[in-house]
Amino acid sequence: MTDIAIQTPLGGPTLPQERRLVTEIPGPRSLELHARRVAAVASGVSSTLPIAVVAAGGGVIVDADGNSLIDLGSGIAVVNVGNAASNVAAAVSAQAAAFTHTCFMVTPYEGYVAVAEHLNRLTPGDHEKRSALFNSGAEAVENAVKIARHATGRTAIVVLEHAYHGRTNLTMALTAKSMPYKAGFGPFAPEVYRVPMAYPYRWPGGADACGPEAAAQAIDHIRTEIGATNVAAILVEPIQGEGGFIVPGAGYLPALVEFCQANGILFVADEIQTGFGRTGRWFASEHEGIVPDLITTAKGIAGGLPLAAVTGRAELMDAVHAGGLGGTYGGNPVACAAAVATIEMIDREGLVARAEQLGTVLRSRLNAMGVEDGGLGDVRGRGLMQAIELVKPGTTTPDPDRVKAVLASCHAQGVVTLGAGTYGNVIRFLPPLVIGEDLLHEGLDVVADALARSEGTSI
Ligand code: PLZ
Repeated sequence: MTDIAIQTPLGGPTLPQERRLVTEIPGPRSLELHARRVAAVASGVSSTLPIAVVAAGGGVIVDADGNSLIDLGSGIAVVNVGNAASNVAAAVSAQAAAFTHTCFMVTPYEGYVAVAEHLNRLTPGDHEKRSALFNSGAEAVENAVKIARHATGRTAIVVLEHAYHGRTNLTMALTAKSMPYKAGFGPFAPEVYRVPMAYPYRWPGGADACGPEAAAQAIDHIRTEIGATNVAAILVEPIQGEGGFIVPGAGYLPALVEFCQANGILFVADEIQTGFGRTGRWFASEHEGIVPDLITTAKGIAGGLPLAAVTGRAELMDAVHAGGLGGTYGGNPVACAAAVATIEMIDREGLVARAEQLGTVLRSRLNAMGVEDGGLGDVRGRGLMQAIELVKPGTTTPDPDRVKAVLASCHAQGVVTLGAGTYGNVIRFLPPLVIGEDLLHEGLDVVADALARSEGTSI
């Protein structure tokens, strides 16, 4: 088998910001790689759009056939500052040339401390904080649970319907959806309890009643079936990600926070998908004035390098004995250099405000997509984390087949779009915060066209 000779153009912001189709998608070189991949890579690891990426930057991804696709996914909310952002790439190469690893637990270095200082400063609340760094979102969530249990001396963890927190054994237990995340992978970790989520579009009593009613049900469930004094933490995504970009009904999160405070329970915000400017605030908790006791972050933190963190109240974080937290690679110096450059870039370029402004553009485009047949059930989200939920015309019955058709058509037209949702009937939009407004419009034109052309395809 011969390797594909791929000429790698330079990525980053210098890449022409255009949609350019020179072959079908995927093209012949992408198909060659796909054939090698099928023979070499475990099939349990799947890909949304099997092109062979050779470069990416700003709002585009370039493949081995020379196609340039508009990126409305950011590698699942990771490259908020754009792919291969030049200052991130420079920081990475300088750090890689200086030293690549010592293990912070053996011989520490400044980058780790600088990332912790940034996180302590940027996360909600002006109380004293500490941070610990890890490699992936799931690992951060696992450690938040460890810290919460250690600090409270309690074991129960409360999570929500439609939640997503990862794929490791504990985080599978915390995640709601069976297929594909949990099916066949049990048994799962114990002492995890699920309560109702305030899902406005699907709440029987209607969107206005949703927040208070769902909070009352959740609290009742905790009091009667779990026992409030057994609960170490309630773990919440302030806007649910994989579950379908569900913004909790107004009043739901504040009610849970109040209940936590009154009962010695820690409120833990999983900001792994919502963090680092994505929703038009540094962290989505800010939209509701929530100050979590612990916050997990990952994804957007380091411009594409693997890094994650738990940040929280100093007295909780410091409750753990020395040596109780860590890992060989946690807070790797190259990833930390990328994080410092990423955070400085978000600050310098005003990307949080840009996410809010472009979010207004995105919302008006999504609202205008209202298809004649009534298949667009809901438009929701904040900033550059928004989604549409598709239903069978005139009902609230999920329409995952139509989502598949729309996504396939967008992919064929050179626009990287992602699905989501417990019922697989959500299309989510997560463009890089640096995407050009024209490019965003062009991508959304393709989506609007695909959606309109899918009219009447529902049975
Ligand atoms: N918490 C809120 O969104 C990761 C998962 C993609 P890791 N979401 C993308 C997939 O199919 O695996 C995520 C998240 C929230 C935790 C995680 C887990 O983060 O870095 O993937 O472990």
